[in-house]
Amino acid sequence: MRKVIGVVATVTLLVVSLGGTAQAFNPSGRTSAGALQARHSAGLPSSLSCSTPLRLHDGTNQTGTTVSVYARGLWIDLSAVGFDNKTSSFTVGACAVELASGSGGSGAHYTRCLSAGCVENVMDLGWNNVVSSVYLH
Ligand SMILES: [Ca+2]
Repeated sequence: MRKVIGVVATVTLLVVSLGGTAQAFNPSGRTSAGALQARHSAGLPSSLSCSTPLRLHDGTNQTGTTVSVYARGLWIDLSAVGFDNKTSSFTVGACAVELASGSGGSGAHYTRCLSAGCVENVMDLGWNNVVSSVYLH
């Protein structure tokens, strides 16, 4: 029996830096590659934004609600996008990642599938719905 939750929400988290660091949260849907490209051409340094995101999924095997994280160089608290303790699978984008059980990189750190391009369809033992913050290198 499959639970239908209507339209699968895709939440995109982008971080734009203008001197300091401000987080822009876009709940309205997927940010297109074109929009991201526009940000790049608008001068967002690639050092702050990964070319392809870390995609976190609520369901196993890359299913369910998805959060895409592009921001590099800082810990992103998933509670900010309503995704605390929800990750059940993920795909690493072009930037290596760290995943932590607590906010701000605190707590235990995930130990496998952290390099660019890795696809984790089922979380390691004890890690289902545990990740609370992520970091893109
Ligand atoms: Ca989940």
